Amino acid sequence: MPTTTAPRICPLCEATCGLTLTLDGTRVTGARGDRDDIFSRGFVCPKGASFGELDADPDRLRSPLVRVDGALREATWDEAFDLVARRLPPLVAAHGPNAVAVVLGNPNVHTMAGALYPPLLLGALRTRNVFSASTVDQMPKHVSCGLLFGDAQAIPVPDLDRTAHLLIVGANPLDSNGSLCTAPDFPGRLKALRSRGGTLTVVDPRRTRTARLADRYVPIRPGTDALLLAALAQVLFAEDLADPGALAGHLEGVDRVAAAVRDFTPEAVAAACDVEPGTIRAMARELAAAPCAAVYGRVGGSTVAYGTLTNWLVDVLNVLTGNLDRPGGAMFPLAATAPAPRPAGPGRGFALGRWSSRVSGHPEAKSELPLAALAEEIDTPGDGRVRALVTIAANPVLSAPDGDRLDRALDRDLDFMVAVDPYLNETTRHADVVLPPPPPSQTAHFDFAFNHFAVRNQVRYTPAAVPLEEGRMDECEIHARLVLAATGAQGTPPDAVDALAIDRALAKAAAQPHSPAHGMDPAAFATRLTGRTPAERRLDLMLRLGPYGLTLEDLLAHPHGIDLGPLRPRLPQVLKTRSGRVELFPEPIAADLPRLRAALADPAPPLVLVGRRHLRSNNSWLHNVPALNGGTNTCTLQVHPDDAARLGLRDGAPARVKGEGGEVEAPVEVTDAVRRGVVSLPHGWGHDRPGTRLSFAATRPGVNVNQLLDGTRLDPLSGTAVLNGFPVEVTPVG
Ligand SMILES: Nc1nc2c(c(=O)[nH]1)N[C@H]1C(S)=C(S)[C@@H](COP(=O)(O)OP(=O)(O)OC[C@H]3O[C@@H](n4cnc5c(=O)[nH]c(N)nc54)[C@H](O)[C@@H]3O)O[C@H]1N2
Ligand SMILES: Nc1nc2c(c(=O)[nH]1)N[C@H]1C(S)=C(S)[C@@H](COP(=O)(O)OP(=O)(O)OC[C@H]3O[C@@H](n4cnc5c(=O)[nH]c(N)nc54)[C@H](O)[C@@H]3O)O[C@H]1N2
Ligand code: SF4
Ligand SMILES: [Mo]
Repeated sequence: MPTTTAPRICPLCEATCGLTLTLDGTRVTGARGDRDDIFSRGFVCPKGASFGELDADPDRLRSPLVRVDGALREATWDEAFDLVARRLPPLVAAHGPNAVAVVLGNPNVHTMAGALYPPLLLGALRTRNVFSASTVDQMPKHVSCGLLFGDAQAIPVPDLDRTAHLLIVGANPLDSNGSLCTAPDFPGRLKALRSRGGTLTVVDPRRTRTARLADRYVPIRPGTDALLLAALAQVLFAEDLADPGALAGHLEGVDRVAAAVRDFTPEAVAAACDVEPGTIRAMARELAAAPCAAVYGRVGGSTVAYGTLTNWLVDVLNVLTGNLDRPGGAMFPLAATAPAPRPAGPGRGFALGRWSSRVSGHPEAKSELPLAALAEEIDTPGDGRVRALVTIAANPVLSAPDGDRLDRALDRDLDFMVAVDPYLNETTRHADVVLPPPPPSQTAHFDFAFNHFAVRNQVRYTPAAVPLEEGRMDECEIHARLVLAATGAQGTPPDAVDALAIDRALAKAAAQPHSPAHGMDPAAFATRLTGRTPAERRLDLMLRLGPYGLTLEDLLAHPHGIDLGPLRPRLPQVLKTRSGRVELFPEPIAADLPRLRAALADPAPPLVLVGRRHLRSNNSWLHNVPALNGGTNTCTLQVHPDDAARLGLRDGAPARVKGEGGEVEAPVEVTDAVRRGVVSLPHGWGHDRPGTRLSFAATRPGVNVNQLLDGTRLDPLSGTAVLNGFPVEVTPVG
C-alpha cells in the first residue's frame, strides 16, 4: 500500500500538539509536528515523535481477557461483557451501590471516551466510592477554584503569550510540557517571554531545565510554598502594593485576607522556606511592578501538605496584583464545547465534605474520595466495604501511596474487578475482565478536557487515522457497553447510552434561556446532528450548544484546527459563588490557616524526598517503549553532593530509602541540581511484579517511590496525597 499521511492530535500530554503521522498502509511509520496546526505549529517532543512505536507496541492487548480458573485468557467481546453483566449487578444488588468502586486514571482526560462515558457510568452506578488521579495531582486547584469562583472547573491559566512576568511555583514545563496550562511548545513560549523583555521566576527545590531559563531561581525547601506565597501577599499589603484594580467590584474578603496573612512576614517564613527575606520582598515588588504578571503553580505546589492553601494563594496573588482576568495575567479560557455562558449572577457555590469515606472519614471533594484511601476501603472489613472495582485507564498500584497494600487488597479482597486498559500492568493484572481499547492511530481525538485550560481559544478534531483493525472495538463503544453491562442492561444496543446522553443534554438546554437550544423541540434539534459515530454526534451537539456556534462539519473542514483568538476577560460571568463575587477568603481556607501558621514553628526534617518527571516518560505507562527508555530516563535517587558525603553515598552505588510506608533501593545520582536536604526519585517505576505483560519495562523495572508512603499524609481539604516533601532516611547499601 502507498505511503500516506494523516493528522492526529497527540494524546500523550496536556500540550495537545498536532502531529502528522506517516502511514504505510495502516501502519504508522513516523510522526512529526504538524506545521499547519493552528496551535502547535509544528512543535513535537520525543514522546510525540515515538507515536508509531507506542502505537505498535507488541505488548498491547489485542482482545479482551477474562479470568478462568484463576488465569487470564483471551475471550470474545461478548464473553467479556457477559461476565461483567453476570458478576457486577448482583454484587450491587446484594451490598448496595457503594460496593463498587470506580478509579479513573489520567489518560481519561486524553481520550474522547474518557470524557463522554465515565459521567454516565458513575451516574448509573450511584456509588460514592469514586477515585481518580486528581487526588494524586490537581484536586487542590479544583478545591481552591471551587471556593474562590464557585466552580471547581473555573481554573485560570497564565496568559503565556502576553504576560510580562511569570512566577512558576513547583512546575517544570520544559520536561512536562505544561499542565493545567495547555500550551504546545511551552519551552518556546517561555523563551519568547524572555526575548520580548519579560521575566521569569521559578520556585523549585530542584534546578530544573525550567529553572535554568529563569531570571530568578528560588530553591525553596519542599512543602513550604504556602508560607512563601503568604509572605508575598503580606508584603503586597504592608507596602501598599495590593491593587486589584478593575477587579475590585467583583471581590469580597480582601480585608480578611490582609488580616490573615499579617503575621506571615518575610522574616517569619524565611527559616522555614530557607529563602532570604530580601528575596521574598524583591519577588513581591517585581510581581506588583510588572505591567501584567501571572502566578502559576502545579504539581510541586499541589501534592504537598498545604496543597489547597498554596493553590488558593496563587490566585490570591493574581487577584491582589490586578492580574486575574486581564490580558497578560491569569485568564479563564472559553472552550468550544463549554456550555453557552449563562448571564452573570449568583450561583450555587461549591460545597466540600458532603459525605466522607467509610474507614478514615476523609471528606469528599468534587464527589471524589482520596485515591490514597482506596486500599483501606477494600481491605478493611465491615459494612459498606468495596467488593468490586472498575478501573479505567488507571494504574494506582504504582501511582498511589503504598502500592503493596493496594496490590494485596486487589489480589485477596475483591470479589470482582474490570479494567479498561491496553496493557496488562501492575494494576490490571488483578482484573477478572480486561477490556483493551485500540491503539491511538485507530481512535478519533478531541480534547474535551484541555481546551478548557488552553492559553489560546482554539478547537481541533482528528478522526481515526486508520480503520479499526479486525476484532478491535472503539473505546467509546467499550465504555457504552460497560455502562450497560454494569447496570443490568446488557443486550441494549450501545447507541442507546449516547441517545440518552443527547436527550438529557437537549432537555436541559431547551429549558435554559441563554442556550442556543432554548425553547426548541429537543427531538427536532437532535435530527440536525451529524457524525458517523455516536461520539461524533455528541461532539456535534456540544459544539452547537457551545459559545461559538460551531458544528462538527466546521471541524472536519479544518483538519488543522480553528483558531478562536486570544483569551478574553470573562468576569463576572464565570463566577458561580453564592455571592456572585470572587470569595477571596472562604471559610474552609480560613479554618485551615492555623495549620499553616503552626508550620512556622515546625523543625525542618533533615531529609525530604521530591519527585521528578522525565521528558521521555509519562507517569507509569511509557516505560515499555524502547525508543523512549535509556539515556537519562532512569529511576535514580538524586542526591546533593554535600548530602552524599554526609550520608556516605557514592554516585552509581545503591542506596536504601526508607519512608513511613516502606523502603526501596535505587542507584544514587550525585548532582547539585537538587538542593541540600532534598533527594529526588521519579514515580511510575517498579515494573518487577509477576503476571504483567510489559516485556521491555520489566527489563529495567526501577522502583516504586510511592512505596515510601503509607497513605496517611494528605492535604486535608482536597484529600490529595502528599507526594512531595515527605521525610525519608537514606543509607548506603552494603
Ligand atoms: N514528560 C512527561 N510529561 C508529563 C508527565 C510525565 O510523567 N512525563 N505527566 C503529565 C502529568 S499527569 C502532569 S500532572 C504534569 C505535571 O506537570 P508539572 O507539574 O510541570 O511537572 P513536575 O515535573 O511534576 O513538576 C513539579 C516540580 O515541582 C518541584 N517540586 C517538588 N516539590 C516541590 C515543592 O514543595 N515546592 C516547589 N515549589 N516545587 C516542588 C519538582 O522538583 C518538579 O520540578 O506533567 C504531564 N506531562
Ligand atoms: N510519587 C508520585 N506519584 C504520582 C505523581 C508524582 O508526581 N509523584 N504524579 C501523579 C499524577 S500527576 C498522576 S496524573 C497520576 C497518574 O496515575 P494513573 O492515571 O493511575 O497512572 P498512569 O501511569 O497515567 O496510568 C495510565 C493507565 O492508562 C492506560 N492507558 C493508556 N492509554 C489509554 C487509553 O487510551 N485508554 C485507556 N482506557 N487506558 C489507557 C495505561 O496502560 C495505564 O494503565 O500519578 C500520580 N502519582
Ligand atoms: S509535547 Fe506532549 S502533546 Fe506535544 S508531542 Fe510531546 S507528548 Fe505529544
Ligand atoms: Mo497528572
